[in-house]
Order: sequence, then structure tokens, then C-alpha cells
Amino acid sequence: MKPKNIDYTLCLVTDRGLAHGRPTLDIVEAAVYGGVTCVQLREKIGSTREFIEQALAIRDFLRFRDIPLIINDRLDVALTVGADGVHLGQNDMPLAMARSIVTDAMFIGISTNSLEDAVVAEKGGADYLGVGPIYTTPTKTDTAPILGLDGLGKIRKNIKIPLVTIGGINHSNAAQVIRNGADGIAVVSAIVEAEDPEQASRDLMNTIQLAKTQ
Ligand code: TZP
Ligand code: MG
Repeated sequence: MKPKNIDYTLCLVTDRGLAHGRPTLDIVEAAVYGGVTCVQLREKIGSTREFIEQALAIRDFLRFRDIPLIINDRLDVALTVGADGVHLGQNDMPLAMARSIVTDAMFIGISTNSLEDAVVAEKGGADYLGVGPIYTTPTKTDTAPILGLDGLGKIRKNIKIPLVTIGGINHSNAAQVIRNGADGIAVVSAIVEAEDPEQASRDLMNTIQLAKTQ
């Protein structure tokens, strides 16, 4: 069974450390009301059990709204909570191993920072690529080199599967990222840190949709 068609237009990537003490579920709800089209739960702190409980609560909220839930790093958590997808980095479980554990019904996204990574991931059967960092970002400091719009453009020319860009993307630069070949934008701080995450999501979504029509 192939995964359903996923709308990657605007993906919220969570980070409880940036939420000014607000619960992750509140941020997710606000972002969904503001129009995000998918949610990636990215929990770098806390126990596995907390991660699972968090994921279950978010899954229940998203399921009724037909918004896919992607779990970052942890295929075991993704399977346990019945998530729609899992997102794996270059140092996480290799794509082929992950695919041998889950059917095609679970989609797998792979973080890529170069054309070489991107080609390998596409050939290996990734459903989408996370491409970044496009710009510098204080949110993740151990990143690979900045790709910029040129790096994105090179990957776009050679890759057919959806490209979801990440890293330093916000309301002011989202349109140019779309115009340079991104299918979707993934953001952490532009939504999670915002005073009004719902309005921030709505503004981003409007900007991206406008850029897609130009
Ligand atoms: N991977 C590459 S950059 C990044 C991740 C998870 C962080 C993006 O955060 P922000 O706040 O949207 O720049
Ligand atoms: Mg990872």
C-alpha cells in the first residue's frame, strides 16, 4: 500500500524548548487552526514515555483533522503511536533498515544536506526529502553547511520527490525558497516561538500559497 498523498506545504516542527513554557499540544493546535498542513514531533529532551504520551495526544488531535503526524528520529515511537510518517537524519536508522520494518503505508522522510545525499535517499525509496539548512539558524547549531538557495536549486534540478526545506525560514524569506524549488517549508521558531502561533502559521501559509501561484 502506498502512502496517502501528503500536503507538505507548511510543516510545523515542534521544539518544546522554544515554546516559552506553552505545552507542545497547544502550539500544535494553534498552528493547525492557522493552516499548517503537517506536523513533525521533534522531541530532543525528556523520556521515551513522555515522547509517546505527547505523540498520542497530538495524534488524536490531528487524526480528526486529517493532518499527518511525522515522528522525528524514532521509528519505534512512530510505529507505537500509529504515526503517518517518520523523519530520519543521516545519523539515524538507515532508510533501507527502516523500510524493512515498516510497510509503504508509513512514509519516510530523509534529511539531506547535499545533492549526493539527496540522490541516495531518492534512489533508496524516501517519500520526501528534508533539505537544509537553507539559512543559518540558532535553533539547530550542529547542522551541516548552509545550502542557500543555490544548493536548493541544484537539488531541485536532480530530484523528483517532494523537497521540504528547513533552516532559518520565516515569513520574510519563505516565498523565495518556494520560488527556488521547494514543495514545502518546515519551520520551528517561526511558529513555536511566535507570540501568536496561529497567526504566524496563517501568515506563512498565505505567503507560501501566493508564491506557489507566481
Ligand atoms: N534541521 C535543519 S535546520 C533545523 C533542523 C531541525 C532547525 C530549523 O529551525 P528554524 O527555527 O525553523 O530555523
Ligand atoms: Mg534525526
